[in-house]
Amino acid sequence: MKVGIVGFSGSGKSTVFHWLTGVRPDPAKSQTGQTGIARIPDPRLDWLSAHFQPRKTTPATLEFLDTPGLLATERRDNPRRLGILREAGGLLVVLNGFNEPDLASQLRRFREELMFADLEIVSNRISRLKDQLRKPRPAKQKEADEQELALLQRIAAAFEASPLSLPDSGGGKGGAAALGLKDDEEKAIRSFQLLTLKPEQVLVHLGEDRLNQPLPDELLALAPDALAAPAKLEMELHELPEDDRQMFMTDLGLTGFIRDEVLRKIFAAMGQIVFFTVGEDECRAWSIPKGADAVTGAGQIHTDLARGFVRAEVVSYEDFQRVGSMKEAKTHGVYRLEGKSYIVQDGDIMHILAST
Ligand SMILES: Nc1nc2c(ncn2[C@@H]2O[C@H](COP(=O)(O)OP(=O)(O)O)[C@@H](O)[C@H]2O)c(=O)[nH]1
Ligand SMILES: [Mg+2]
Repeated sequence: MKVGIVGFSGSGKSTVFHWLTGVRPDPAKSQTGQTGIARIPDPRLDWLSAHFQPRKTTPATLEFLDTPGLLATERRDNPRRLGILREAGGLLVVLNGFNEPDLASQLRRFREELMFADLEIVSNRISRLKDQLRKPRPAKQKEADEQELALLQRIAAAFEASPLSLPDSGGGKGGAAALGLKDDEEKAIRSFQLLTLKPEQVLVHLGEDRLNQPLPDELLALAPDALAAPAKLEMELHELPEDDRQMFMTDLGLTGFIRDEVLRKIFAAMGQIVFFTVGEDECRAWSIPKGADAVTGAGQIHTDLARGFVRAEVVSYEDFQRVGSMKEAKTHGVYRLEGKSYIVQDGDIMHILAST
């Protein structure tokens, strides 16, 4: 899954990108966007790997896209600047917590830009539909257009009412997300790739002076699950020799690095879970959307496995860890055979049986 790193220019996005992926930001790509892969650390995969001693261990990943960011002053260019994010599956919103005091207002301004960009897309489509409806066309097509028009007008009205100020607009997220669209409605507008409908994680990039301070309530009212991390400081500490590092961390009141935990939280916020495949060849964590079925999981491994899917052998990680082997799992009754429509659970160890 691709996660777009967004926020205003200078909020520390490229620093966060470097911190999460280990990929050094390339100035030549700063205007077009740069991608890098982050491996999602998982203690469960570590345990499985120690257990099976496979030749290869492969964690789940997220692909991050560092973007140029928005301009606080020349706002007219922002919808174009946001265009690069349309294909992203989710957004990591980076707020400047090192030299801007008002985090809540930063987030509010950022969300306004997102809504503005979405509104532009929705409004354009509304005009086009209205034009189309004036022309003589088959009744069936007219009906479909009218339905789409009504839905888009509802969305446009929601944007214009600026639901950011309403207390019950999905944690303040606002935009199209605040409407609580039904599944078929969401499907109908999926091709517009509205930014306000994408899963979002807010990350405050902390400066040294804000360490160990709680996030302000006003920000948490807008983004209850906001995370805070001293991304730049962590990278700098990481480069120090062990002894110095310990001393500095103690001085700063830091107990450890939080990058791994932040990655796991972003992963979950993007609506992803993992299932494992295990063996002497490879132990691997696979990423799939929460709520996906076993065939979708099989398809992640190989399209042939989805096509020829017969059954999935499933043991939960916790059960496996407790009993210690597939054989024991069978005798303890925690081994299951599941069909195509089985909803994969986070931490399932799966073996797909397929006919080829
Ligand atoms: N003081 C301070 N400066 C930072 C911190 N993180 C980033 N910066 C600086 O802020 C500027 C913008 O950072 P950058 O990551 O390029 O932001 P971007 O424009 O959002 O990609 C750079 O000069 C960074 O060195 C921080 O934690 N503390
Ligand atoms: Mg940058």
